[in-house]
Amino acid sequence: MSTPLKPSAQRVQDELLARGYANRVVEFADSTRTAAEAAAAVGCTVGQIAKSLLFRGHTSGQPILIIASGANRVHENRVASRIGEKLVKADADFVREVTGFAIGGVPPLGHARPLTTYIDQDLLTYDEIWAAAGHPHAVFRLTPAELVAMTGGTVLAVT
Ligand code: 5CA
Repeated sequence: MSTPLKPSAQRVQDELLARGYANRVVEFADSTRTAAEAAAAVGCTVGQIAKSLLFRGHTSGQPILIIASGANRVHENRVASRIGEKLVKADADFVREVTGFAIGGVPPLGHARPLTTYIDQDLLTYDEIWAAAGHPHAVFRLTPAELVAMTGGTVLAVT
């Protein structure tokens, strides 16, 4: 039998199941807190890690989730002009408040409230990718098409 998931990772597994997705949350003994650590634990390239970056819209004040390839540094000014609003980086408290999860484990779905979401187009070049699953040692494998479906996100260039 496999060990039970940490409660915050189990919440992501429950959300996946409730929404009809068969993806399985996996917990590693090693940290998956950063994209590099997650790639090392999983045995994939860092580009295949879907990292969740939270911002606040400068005028709207609304949370904006950008899910980027671990290989990319998000160019905030270019993204801002593409989405029509300046971006302010979220702090740890804002991340916890709007997602319900701590930095290093923020999953693409199952948030405390619905989040406007954008997806890095480079993630769509991979057959499979990995995303955080609620805890800094938990991830799950998914396809880029599943990521788009789960989040209802808009695909765009982030670099
Ligand atoms: N579990 C891994 C791989 S899926 C993960 O969650 N990586 S991540 O990149 O999506 O999450 C870490 C991100 O949180 C960093 O890229 C960074 O943008 C952000 N972050 C880290 N520290 C802080 C901080 N103190 N305040 C706000 N954001 C932070």
